[in-house]
Amino acid sequence: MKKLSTALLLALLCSTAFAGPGEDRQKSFKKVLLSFEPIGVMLRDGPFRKDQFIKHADDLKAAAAVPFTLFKPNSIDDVSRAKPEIWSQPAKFKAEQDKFLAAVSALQAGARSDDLATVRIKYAAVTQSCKSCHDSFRGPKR
Ligand code: ASC
Repeated sequence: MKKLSTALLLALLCSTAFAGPGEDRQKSFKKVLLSFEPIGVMLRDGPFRKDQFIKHADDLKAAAAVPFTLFKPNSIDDVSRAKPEIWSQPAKFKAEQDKFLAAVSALQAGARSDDLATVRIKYAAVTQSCKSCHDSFRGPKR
């Protein structure tokens, strides 16, 4: 009985420590949203709090590149919405990634100095790059 529960505990620990690639990527993209969503809420509903905006933009910049390190070949599993085109059109996928990271950098770079109209334009560029990549490379909900 003790052996069995030890084995069960070990299995449980392994299954949480080594989630599948799809789940790892989804968690990583959710971390990006933890800073991106409050920026959107602030710009849509106000008030614009510059100190908070700077913090979120810095956090966004720190998180934004991480998910793209997790698209290993043959890593579509039963939770993943990644399309095979990610790997069959690598240059196009890389271009989407570069566009997103450049837009995030521009938003963060201007966080301390841009006026609100410029911030809105730069935020819209990030949103647009999310959509553009999803249109080509993210499959339907499953
Ligand atoms: C978000 C979010 C996305 C993008 C996308 C932009 O806030 O969760 O996936 O923006 O909706 O079109």
